[in-house]
Amino acid sequence: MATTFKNDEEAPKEISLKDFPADFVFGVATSAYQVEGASNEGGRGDSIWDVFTRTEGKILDGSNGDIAVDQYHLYKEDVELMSKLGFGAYRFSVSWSRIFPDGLGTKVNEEGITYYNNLINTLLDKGMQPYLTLYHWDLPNHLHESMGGWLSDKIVKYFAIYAETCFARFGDRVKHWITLNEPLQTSLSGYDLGTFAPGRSEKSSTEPYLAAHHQLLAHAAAVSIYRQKFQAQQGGEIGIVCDCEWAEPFSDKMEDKLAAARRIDFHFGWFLDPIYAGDYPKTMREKLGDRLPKFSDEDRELLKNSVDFLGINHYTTRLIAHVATSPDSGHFYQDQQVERIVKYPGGEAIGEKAASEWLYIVPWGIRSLLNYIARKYHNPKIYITENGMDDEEDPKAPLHEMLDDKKRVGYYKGYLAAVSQAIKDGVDVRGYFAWSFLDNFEWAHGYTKRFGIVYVDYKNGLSRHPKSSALWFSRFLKGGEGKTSEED
Ligand code: PNW
Repeated sequence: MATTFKNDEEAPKEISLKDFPADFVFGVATSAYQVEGASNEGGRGDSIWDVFTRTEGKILDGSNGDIAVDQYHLYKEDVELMSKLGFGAYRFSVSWSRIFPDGLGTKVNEEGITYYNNLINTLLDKGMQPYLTLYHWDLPNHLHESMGGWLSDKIVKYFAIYAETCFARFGDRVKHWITLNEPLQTSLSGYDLGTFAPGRSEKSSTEPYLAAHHQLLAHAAAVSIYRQKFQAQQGGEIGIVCDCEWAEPFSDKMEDKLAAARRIDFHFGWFLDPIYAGDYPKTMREKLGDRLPKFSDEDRELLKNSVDFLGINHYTTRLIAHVATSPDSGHFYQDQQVERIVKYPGGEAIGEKAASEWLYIVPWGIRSLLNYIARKYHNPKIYITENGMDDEEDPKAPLHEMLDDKKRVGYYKGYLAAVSQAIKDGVDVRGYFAWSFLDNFEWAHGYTKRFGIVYVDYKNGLSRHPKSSALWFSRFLKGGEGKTSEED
């Protein structure tokens, strides 16, 4: 297998359903805090994001997820629309504090169970499969306040109780489970940069590694419960979702090639090496020494092969060069001794930029990443659980302009073509979820960035309007070529 597809001449110019296996799953994705709203309804407790958004200066437009796009009340219409567009699956997350308001797992909040039962049943009625994420960043605030959240090893027990409750109450109908969404972002943005809840940056040299360690153990505990008590009779599968940018060496110099490999170890190997090889990557041990926690033999046993599939969130690619900073400078990026670059040595940009600072459009990167994963981790079963791009919110732009998202149509065509190439390369990709179904609360950026294939009109009752990209998907999924004259 080739290692990189930088100058990819093979990618098809047009993509159609025929480029994918017959049973390939196409879906859309969201997460609870970003879309549900109803933050004070249905017996829900506060999560760390409710508290974080109330902290002055943390969210770009001063907004929060109190109402978000109100999927809590509009779920029927939303499911109807996704199914009408032709999607076969919906990846959503459960808000832990709707099930256990203080997170302690002593008393189930039945109103929360009812909401997710309704959502799941509506999906199944429409012939769509639920892909349920247990944790997409909204930790019950009480668990943070009373014991330090992910910094405490006690969290493993509480996550296990919560997970078991979800398996018991939803597992007769939910056959695809995701334990954690992007443990990297929880650790890095929550405990080093402080840009995500709980907003810590006091002990950047150790806390991210501790938070990651406890996330891994919580994941393993949940999987073990599912496998021992539920999987045989329910017949579902369980995995984890990790995010990874592709890291392309900036030059042919050995030090840049090693830097790019190290970067992927720090971002991806951090979570996947313990699962597939029983320990953190050697490159991390070398740079971090005792700052990286150790696994006991029992932890290793539980972690080993604790996934039936791997979920991958992928958006973008960077060129990576070596930098000679001090190895113990104590921040995640400095620890890695890498520089992320967006221009080739000749000055040419790696790709067009989307609205978010970090998001450059580089379709070939997903093919390189998928081939890397297949090679490194024995060709696991993969779902692309998120892929997409954002537009800048422009309150003055007329609706028809916001709906005409040509750039996003190009993004999806390019990335889907690269995914289909990866499948032809032999990578075992089984499904693909567009992020996101709807414009929604984009974390620290509030509502200033729009990732949806469906536009949400924040000024007019949160009404939903499919963008050109949603209509493109609809034609694509119905077997039309996905191509129309207006788009080209
Ligand atoms: C993902 N980065 O997060 C999340 O799973 C979604 O909830 C989020 O809305 C989506 O991507 C778009 O941002 C990421 O800075 C956030 O590299 C930031 C980064 C990557 C992923």
